[in-house]
Amino acid sequence: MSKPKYLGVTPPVDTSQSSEEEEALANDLLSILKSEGQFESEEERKNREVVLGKIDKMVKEFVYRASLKHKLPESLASACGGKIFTFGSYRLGVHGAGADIDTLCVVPSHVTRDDFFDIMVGMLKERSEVTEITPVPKTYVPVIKMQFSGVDIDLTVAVLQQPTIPEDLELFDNNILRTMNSTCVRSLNGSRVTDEILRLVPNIATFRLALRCIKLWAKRRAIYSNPMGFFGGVAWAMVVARICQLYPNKCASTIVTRFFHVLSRWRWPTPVLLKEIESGPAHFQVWNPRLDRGDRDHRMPIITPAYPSMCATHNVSQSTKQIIEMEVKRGLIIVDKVMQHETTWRDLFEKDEFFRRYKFYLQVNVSSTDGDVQHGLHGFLESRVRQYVTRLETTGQFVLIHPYIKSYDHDFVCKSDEEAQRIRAGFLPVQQEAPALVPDEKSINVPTPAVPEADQDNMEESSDSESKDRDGKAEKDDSNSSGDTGKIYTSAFYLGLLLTERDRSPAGKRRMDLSLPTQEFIRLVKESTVWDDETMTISIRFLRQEQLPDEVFGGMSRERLHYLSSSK
Ligand code: 3AT
Ligand code: MN
Ligand code: MN
Repeated sequence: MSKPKYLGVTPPVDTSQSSEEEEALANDLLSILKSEGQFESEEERKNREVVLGKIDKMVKEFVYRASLKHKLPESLASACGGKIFTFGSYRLGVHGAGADIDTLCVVPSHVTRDDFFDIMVGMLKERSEVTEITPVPKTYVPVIKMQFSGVDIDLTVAVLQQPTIPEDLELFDNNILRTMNSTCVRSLNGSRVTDEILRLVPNIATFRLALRCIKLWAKRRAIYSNPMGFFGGVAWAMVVARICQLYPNKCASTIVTRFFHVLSRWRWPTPVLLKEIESGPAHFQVWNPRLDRGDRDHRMPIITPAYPSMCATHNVSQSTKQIIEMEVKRGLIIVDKVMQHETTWRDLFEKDEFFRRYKFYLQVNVSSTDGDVQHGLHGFLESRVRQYVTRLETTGQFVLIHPYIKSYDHDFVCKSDEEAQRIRAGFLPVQQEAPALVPDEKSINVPTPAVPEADQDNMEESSDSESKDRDGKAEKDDSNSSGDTGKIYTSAFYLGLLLTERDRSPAGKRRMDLSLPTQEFIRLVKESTVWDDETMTISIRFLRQEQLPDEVFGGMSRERLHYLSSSK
């Protein structure tokens, strides 16, 4: 049987070329992306190449040293090789200025992951170009994070089951996964997936320009974050790649337009696939909703093309799905106008209105007394917030729980215990001019989660002082009230809330009870091995829009845009 002449799981929708007009719009898109600072400078590009060259050399030297350590004779050790591969946005060719380079080192079977975190880290530390080196050996994909000549590098490692790593080694053969341990398979996966995506798009230059546009759109609209339950870089890349397959000869402007058309009509949970899911030589589990209950729960499945295929969007929740769909609808209206020359691409990239959109917000604050610890705590919380979202969703009290992809981070030097406690509870210091956040006495040190009560009606009556008194209560963990002075590092995450119209009491007031999901979430966070009750605090506050700190408006007016309303 001859192979089909197209890329993808179905024939293309349209194989015609773009019109001249569409080509012109693709050029506009390119200029706008440039003016938005989406491309690195020539100097930066060269610097990255120099850095990668140096890392590649170091990896070969590392393999050599590790081989000698494992008692290989010098002649064999010097022939063991070693090679680097890049993946992520740099490999796809869609990285912005200042993006990291995700780099994978591939080493022969006698070299171990421990060698990597011992010998390689040691070698890197000796280099004057290397700063801020942080080995993270015990995680899903172990990584060395560092700055190399000012370039952000994520360095991972995979041990291949072969005695040498030749310079022309490729990673697409599924057989290299045979007998490999799962950590190495995961480490290889990033690189195998990016390479496969590039192999599966009909025109790489078009794909790149369209993807740059979609990435910028998704970031500006705050729907770019895998941990928070939106799509991450790989997922957006796969959707754009699929559109490229369906319109193989169109230019980037048409791909972007089709992207919004196709996505807005996509019948989820039909998966987005770039090719048929392969079964492989090893025993690794691949995405299969027929066999796996968890896979069946994926709301917007986008499946990675390299064996073992996985769902890149398993974090999407009921709420984040709705938000993505809402943004796709907005994008659709704009791209159609762009095509009609009624507006420009810039409209697509307008910043989100998250903080002007909802009447009520939850503010999740985590703090610690050590900057390095806070960095890890921040990442940990970022990966957990969606579990709070899911718990809140199950209460049935909300139409939508909207997690914001970005947190607001600070460090403070506290002069008193009292100040430290306020900051830990999420109140910015008074000198930061956050009058709406200056709490009343009662709102501090509430030992159990406060139960906010809110009035869904009378949205315009938000200055009502009576309701203000009840709002903005803080749930405070006060287990360590002494020794609070000194430096405190804080991160605040936000959830926008859209309440259901149900369960209204006769007086028209409704009671919102968030204590159960909140308690459960806090317990979950505190049960983690990451958590240290001595040095960390978590507090959750319920805020009305007008109680949000100035910083979230970032110079924009505080003026309300519009509230999303469940009644429309
Ligand atoms: P940037 O341009 O760097 O923002 P990117 O797509 O390169 O976008 P990352 O550098 O965060 O994004 O990630 C690159 C790849 O590394 C994507 C994914 O295959 C892998 N990866 C990232 N984070 C994780 C993680 N926590 N666990 C497993 N794999 C990850
Ligand atoms: Mn990256
Ligand atoms: Mn990275």
